[in-house]
Amino acid sequence: MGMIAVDYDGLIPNNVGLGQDVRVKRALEKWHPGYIGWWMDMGPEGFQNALVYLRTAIGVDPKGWAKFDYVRMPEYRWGVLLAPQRDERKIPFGSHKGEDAWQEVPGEYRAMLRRLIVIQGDTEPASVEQQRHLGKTAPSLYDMRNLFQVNVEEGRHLWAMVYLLQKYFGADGREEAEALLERRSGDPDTPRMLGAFNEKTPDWLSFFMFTYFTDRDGKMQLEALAQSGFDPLSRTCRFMLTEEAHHMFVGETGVTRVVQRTCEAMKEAGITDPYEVDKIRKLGVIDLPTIQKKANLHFSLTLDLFGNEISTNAANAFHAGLKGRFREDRLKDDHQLESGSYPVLRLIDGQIKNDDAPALSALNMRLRDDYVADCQLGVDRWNKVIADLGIPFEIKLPHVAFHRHIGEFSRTNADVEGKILAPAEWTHRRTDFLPSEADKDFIESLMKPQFEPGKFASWIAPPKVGIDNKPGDFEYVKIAEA
Ligand code: BYC
Repeated sequence: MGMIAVDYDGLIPNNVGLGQDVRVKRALEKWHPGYIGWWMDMGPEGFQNALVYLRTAIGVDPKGWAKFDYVRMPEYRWGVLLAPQRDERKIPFGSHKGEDAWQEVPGEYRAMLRRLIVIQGDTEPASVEQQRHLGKTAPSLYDMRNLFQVNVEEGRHLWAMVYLLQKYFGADGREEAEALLERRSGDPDTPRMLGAFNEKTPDWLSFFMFTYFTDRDGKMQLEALAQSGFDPLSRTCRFMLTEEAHHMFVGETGVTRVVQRTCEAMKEAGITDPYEVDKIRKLGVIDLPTIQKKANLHFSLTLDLFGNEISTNAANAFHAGLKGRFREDRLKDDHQLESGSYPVLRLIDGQIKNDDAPALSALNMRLRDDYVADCQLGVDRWNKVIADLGIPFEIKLPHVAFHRHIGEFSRTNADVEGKILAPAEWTHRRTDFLPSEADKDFIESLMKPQFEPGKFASWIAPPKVGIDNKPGDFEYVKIAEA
């Protein structure tokens, strides 16, 4: 497969032949000022004029699609990029399995498809809104660049979903596209659609945890949508996944560097007990038990994004051929799931137990299980850093029943081991598991900006290599230009 070039001549870079598609081109050009208005209001605060060393897509070939250069964020070339069409692609699962993939919206599934696209679209601007204050406390220019890269690409992911709405859903698609610019993360009157996207991202440890855990939900959901029988959605998601990989890299390496710096500082100070929290905090680093609490928070909030364990919506979307399983194409079964079961963790008579459910109804649970396994891989790598530095501590993913607001376990209070607690005990022990106000204040006290090229805040180690192989003291963001 050769490089599929992107047309950069018009206002909206694209590889979908927008030049010949006057109706959609006009609709997107009409939407564009509202998007820029939203970006100026809700995008990275205080850095809109800074020159940021960003990658921009110049093709959709997985190898070598990016070009790096200094860009002012409002001038970033947000565009519409789809992975190449695969010849004679068939619907890979569900009741239409084996039929030609749809190039137009199948009428009978229009509402379901629109809902999936709108939910996906809604998360993208939400994350930019959640992260808009973080630039001011960046621990280095390297980290600041990564934040802004993630932000502009989430903006592009919004463009990706808006293109589908404008091209394939007529007047109601246009209305949905407008509404995506109107909702606001955390706004009591016009909140974003899913819970985790209305939470705050108040500090950089939260940002790294968010990009590790929540962007990984993005990966799972995009993988499931990339299997879709609606080919334009599949192609859009396939390209989005190549961008998403960097976001998770930012999260995984971000937490690694925090953990590494903590353990190094402990070693230098001769502290081996990770629970000597006061002493460790005096070193200007974040103690491991607090890092664990942040992981507990972000993991549990993200699990809610998988919806109910037993879901008719998920069954219908699969049956219709719209949303598959994680890497459906690599699974070996009939891809229809009309029979068969899947074990689902449920709350039965006050106990957490496995219960077999029809495989079709249990698809959210299955995707969540795949997600948990994927999360564990990076946690193992964090633990290796801790072990290599000789500190007796292991970061653990909490039980899936812990701190839940959606699904089976939202009706109960479980601790991180999955033990059901009485309400009073939960209230009493809550800050053993989740960051307390004092923990939050401590982390906030460390969030001092470090904007000198090559320097890093006290609580985070430098990265192993620079972005685009740049040297350690590279000026990733030219703030003076702002
Ligand atoms: N909050 O049948 P159920 C990303 C609602 S992240 C609020 O279990 P379903 C990114 C649900 O809408 C990936 N409401 O739901 C990451 C339904 O309401 P209605 C985003 C919730 O549909 C970082 C009702 O409860 N993409 O890309 O099986 C940075 C019954 O629920 C929640 C997607 O999620 C919740 N957490 O599963 C930037 C893919 N959960 O419609 C970006 C598209 C459930 O009956 N979405 N409800 O009134 C989906 O596939 C599914 O809609 C969900 C929910 C997985 C979200």
